[in-house]
Amino acid sequence: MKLLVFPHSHFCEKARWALDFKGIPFEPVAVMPGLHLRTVKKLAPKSTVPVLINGDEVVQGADEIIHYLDRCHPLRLLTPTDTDARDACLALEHSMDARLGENIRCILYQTLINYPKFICHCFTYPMPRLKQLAFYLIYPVLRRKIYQTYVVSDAFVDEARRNFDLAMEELGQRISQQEFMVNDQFTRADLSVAAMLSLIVLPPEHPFPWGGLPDPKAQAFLDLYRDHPVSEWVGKMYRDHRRHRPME
Ligand SMILES: N[C@@H](CCC(=O)N[C@@H](CS)C(=O)NCC(=O)O)C(=O)O
Repeated sequence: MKLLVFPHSHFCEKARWALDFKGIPFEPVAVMPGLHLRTVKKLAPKSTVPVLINGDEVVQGADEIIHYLDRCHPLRLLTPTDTDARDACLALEHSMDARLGENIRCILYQTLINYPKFICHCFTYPMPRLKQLAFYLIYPVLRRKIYQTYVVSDAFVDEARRNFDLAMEELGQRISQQEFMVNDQFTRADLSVAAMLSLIVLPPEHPFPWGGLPDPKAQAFLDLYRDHPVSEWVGKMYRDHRRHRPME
């Protein structure tokens, strides 16, 4: 199997983790942002990664990839078989993909796009040097696109911060009473929430070599949540359930 990714993306980490969790060998293929529009749209309806390619089969979206893997590799199921638990998992996953995943992306990109070297590392690790150089050429256009798509405006970022904080509070209450998000075992709900939050916790088991954030404002956002019970829970999910696999 091949997995098309942006190496640093939390949605891609979600799909990678599901594959690793099941012990399925795969080749992560980093796609160049901008050029990915053509590569990905040739294969799937939207332009987003992750995209899983298994022979003739193409699956787009981390959530769909987990459904697909559970169907084809039912060992270590991530989706509960019980209907109520399944519905609860999918509802939480769907909600937190947006409330955590999309908001974090908006908040962090607001300032990190001012650091081309870091953004280049995020998108092009581990591509050859020539592709990394090409990245710098397209960066001014890419930077504008990232701002328009994900950051939008300062007011949008403020709203993202409020929504993110509310989601963290809700999750904090949930895990104060139980070990896992839904029922009493590790499911796709735990994997999804932990993968979305991996961008603020930066757990050592995460396969991407972050090397620290270059921007004080982005770092201050991470620091706000460093000792949050949900961040500690994310660290535990990574320690207990993420099989480490280097990305190269
Ligand atoms: N709901 C999708 C979201 C994936 C997503 O937003 N991917 C971003 C990277 S984090 C992307 O590919 N953006 C490029 C684009 O939209 O063309 C999933 O779960 O996979």
